[in-house]
Amino acid sequence: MFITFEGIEGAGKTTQIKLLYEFLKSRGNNVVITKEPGGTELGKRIRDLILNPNIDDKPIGMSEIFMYLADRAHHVETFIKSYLKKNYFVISDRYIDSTIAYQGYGRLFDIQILEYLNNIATQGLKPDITFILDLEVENGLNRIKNRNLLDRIEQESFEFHSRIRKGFLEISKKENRFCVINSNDTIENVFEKIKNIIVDKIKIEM
Ligand code: Z5A
Repeated sequence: MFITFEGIEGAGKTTQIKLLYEFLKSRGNNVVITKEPGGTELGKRIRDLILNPNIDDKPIGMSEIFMYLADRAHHVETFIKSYLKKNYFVISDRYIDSTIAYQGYGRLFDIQILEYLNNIATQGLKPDITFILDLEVENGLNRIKNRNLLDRIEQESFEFHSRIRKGFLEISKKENRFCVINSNDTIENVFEKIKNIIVDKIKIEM
């Protein structure tokens, strides 16, 4: 089972992924957590190249796309597929839908071309379930404002982040795998909703 979490900055993905990991583990499942960009050793280097705000020669939009795709191609082939073959639950913090939301809705690259490139990078591998954690942009940015060093994308404008939120909500209507969760709630309440959907979808013994 391949589960992905998506959403704007500060949506609570990392927090909820840890809770889901503990929940699935406590029921005796094999589970692994990963993320994009940076789920592999090579990916960690790519992540630094994309997000480090202190690099003088910052990637242009097109370079950024191909770096996310390179990270993803390597991640799918060397990590995700091998754990899925071993019957693990693979939980990824971001995947294909981030490219559509950030590079498509955010940076205004052609969405059909991005979908095509995503398909090549992943060899068509789609998640079984994708949680989109949704909340107002103000609230998300407020949650992360005390971080010492905001990365290059976190430093983007309010309008940029608003387009991304809208993008995720539009994407969510396109396929049945999406579950939009209102994450403007307590950590416990958000997790309760996620847990109920997982239990229902995959019929875990409670
Ligand atoms: N990106 C892209 O452009 N294209 C792509 O194809 C891909 C990615 C794959 C990755 O950065 C960046 O790359 C990302 C998109 C872009 N943009 N940026 N920046 P990342 O993975 O480092 O950043 P992130 O995914 O946005 O992580 P985040 O900012 O840490 O958000 P989060 O994981 O969703 O939230 P969190 O760490 O769980 O929580 C944030 C804070 O809120 C923390 O203090 C929590 O304790 C708190 N929190 C969490 N839940 C709650 C609730 N319910 N109430 C109150 N407070 C809460």
